[in-house]
Amino acid sequence: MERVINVEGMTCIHCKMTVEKALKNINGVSNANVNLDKNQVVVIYNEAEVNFEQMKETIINKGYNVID
Ligand SMILES: [Cu+2]
Repeated sequence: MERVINVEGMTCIHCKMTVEKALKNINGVSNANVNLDKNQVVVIYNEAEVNFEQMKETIINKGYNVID
């Protein structure tokens, strides 16, 4: 499944890598790609293994704000 998550606070390549790495480390997430211009991260995941709340929590724990 693919989902676009709107994230606030990602400003540079470091933010991009931090968020992508954190999401990819979750079991069930196969890919995560941040678009800094759009303030979005596109996540490819298996909904049987991981849900949106877990991904949201992971992003927030890294210091960013999840809009939806
Ligand atoms: Cu940054």
